[in-house]
Amino acid sequence: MRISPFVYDNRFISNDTLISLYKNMLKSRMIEEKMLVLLRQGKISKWFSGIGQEAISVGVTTALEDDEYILPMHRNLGVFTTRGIPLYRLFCQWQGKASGFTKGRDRSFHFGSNEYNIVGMISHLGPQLGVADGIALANLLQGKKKVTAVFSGEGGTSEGDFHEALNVAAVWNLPVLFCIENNGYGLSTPVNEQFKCKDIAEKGVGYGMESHVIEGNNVLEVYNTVRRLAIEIRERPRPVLLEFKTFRMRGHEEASGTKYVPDELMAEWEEKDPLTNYFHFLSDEAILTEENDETFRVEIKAEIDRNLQISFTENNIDSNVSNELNDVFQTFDYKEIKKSVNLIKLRFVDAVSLGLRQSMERNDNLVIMGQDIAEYGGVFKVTEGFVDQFGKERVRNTPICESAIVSTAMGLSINKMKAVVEMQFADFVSSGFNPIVNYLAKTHYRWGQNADVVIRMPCGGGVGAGPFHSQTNEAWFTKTPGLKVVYPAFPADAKGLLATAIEDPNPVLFFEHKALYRSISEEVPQEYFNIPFGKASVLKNGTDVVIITYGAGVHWALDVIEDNPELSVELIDLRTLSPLDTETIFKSVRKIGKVLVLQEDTMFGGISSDISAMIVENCFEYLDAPVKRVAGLDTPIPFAKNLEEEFMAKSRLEKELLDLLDY
Ligand SMILES: Cc1ncc(C[n+]2csc(CCOP(=O)(O)OP(=O)(O)O)c2C)c(N)n1
Repeated sequence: MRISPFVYDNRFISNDTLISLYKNMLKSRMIEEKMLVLLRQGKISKWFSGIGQEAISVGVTTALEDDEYILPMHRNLGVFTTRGIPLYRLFCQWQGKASGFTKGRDRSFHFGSNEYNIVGMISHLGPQLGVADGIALANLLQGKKKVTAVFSGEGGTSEGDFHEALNVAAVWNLPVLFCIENNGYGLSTPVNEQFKCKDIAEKGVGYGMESHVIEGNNVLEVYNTVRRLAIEIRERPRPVLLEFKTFRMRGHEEASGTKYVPDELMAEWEEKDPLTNYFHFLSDEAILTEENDETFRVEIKAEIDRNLQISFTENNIDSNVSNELNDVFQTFDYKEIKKSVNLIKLRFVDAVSLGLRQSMERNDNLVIMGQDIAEYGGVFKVTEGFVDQFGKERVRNTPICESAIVSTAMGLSINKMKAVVEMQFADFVSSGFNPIVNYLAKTHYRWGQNADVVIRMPCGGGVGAGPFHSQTNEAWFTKTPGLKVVYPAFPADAKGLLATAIEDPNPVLFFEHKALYRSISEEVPQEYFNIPFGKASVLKNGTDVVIITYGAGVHWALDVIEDNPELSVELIDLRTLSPLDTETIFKSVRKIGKVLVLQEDTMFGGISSDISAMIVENCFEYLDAPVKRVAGLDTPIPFAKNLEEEFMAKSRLEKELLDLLDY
């Protein structure tokens, strides 16, 4: 009798389940083997092999309930097949065809499907760990006793996202199983060049998290452990870190080979193949015969061939530019809620606060998250008193984990909730940049999943706060398709636009200028109302020149206009930068012929450059002078008052305006 490297404990598992674990591993293996053939024939693009790691995907998926979310990686085919996704859909996905999951817009396993409660990775690996936190948080808040399982390779655990996601899950007791497949190599990097500790499971200790090392090639150890933990976690929510020891038997992807892997290591793990060892165990136990096995293989082969045929017969994807553009955002059916007649004088900061409070009252599924926003009320006191009214479940203090919190917001959205994230200062969004521009922005286009997330961005200079508390970084986001960018200049606009931002199911970056928070007040409609995106407001009509601006720039322009009453200046406050109200811009330019585009942001690559280019392309024959951009100096923002004044576009505005009028 063959000696197995594994101890298989089947005491509490039915024969049906034992067989189904086998069949699912076999199916995964056979599909992969077929894919390697197709790859060589040029019929599919890249392939990341999970051969030798099937026990983990299959064991975890079998141990969970069908409506529990799993967030797999590039080597987890077994998750998709065990969940019962029809194979032709997977094959179409890999060929970029319409019956796949991304309309040909993303490749391999980079897709999600709420129908199957699977959320695939983005290439950046780490962000999905935080997304799992959000899905799990939504389950908790909705009173659902569900586990969420998320995968990462051991290489991915070096990313900051891993640490942030574990920390958030631990602090919030989120029911997440962090499943780390330690397969020896991250691309070509061996584990000793990836991390210093012996087991990745040790990292759980630092987060106050239970963790286990599991023999990942022993499907029953995987299944038994995950099943036991899942039962516990559903009743007593908490995260658990599981390190599955396994090995990557093929190259990182097929083209890259395995030359750097010592032969002895390959041979050692060949002996531990999860499928053959399990087969021998089942036959030794007389649960499976060679004949059964042969029958399964014939059935699976027929299923693969049948489904491949369907996918090959399907035509290549049919598309056009408007289809592509229309899928960047989820359709938002804006319904106007008119301004009430009751007015109340509010500072900018109070208008934001009241707007946010009213949105919390209207949307039970809205959660706000940010540093120090709970009892402390946020550094600008926007959320003061919110905990008393809405409770700590919905008004959540976060650790300093911008990236994981943005990802968590994404996960909340996948699980049917809404999120507002307060960046303590807009400058710190750089620490959460990746999930915003790569996850939130691209998910609807990729697989039709919206990101119902608003990121509040207290921004801007003029407050003597230096390079890291003064930036106005809207151009980082207006550049990125899939994000809406709002930048109000007045309290009433801030209140109405924030309401719309929260109603809108798409990701919105909502800029709030800190210098306006307590310096600008006006009469604001007291009750809930909204303002449509993409509608600039023409604050002044004039005939000599049009100033196009937003945010603090609007107030600088108003000051200059007041100081020069002899000038006839038209003033446009853009209010939203994406979508941009080009109609209003072009109308004024065509009427007046001289344009100054003013932004607080540094000049190069700012939105004023794009507005200028659009004007030149669309209104050239109406122009009486070159389009003038006035912007911040192309330097970081300095701290000392006189230096900062010199940096700010405000200091140059009047002169540039008068020069333009003289042209
Ligand atoms: C942020 C980021 N950096 C680098 C890469 C390139 N890359 C893709 S997969 C990979 C190795 C991942 O190793 P691991 O997490 O151990 O997973 P495995 O491929 O071994 O299953 C690398 C370096 C990436 N996709 N994303």
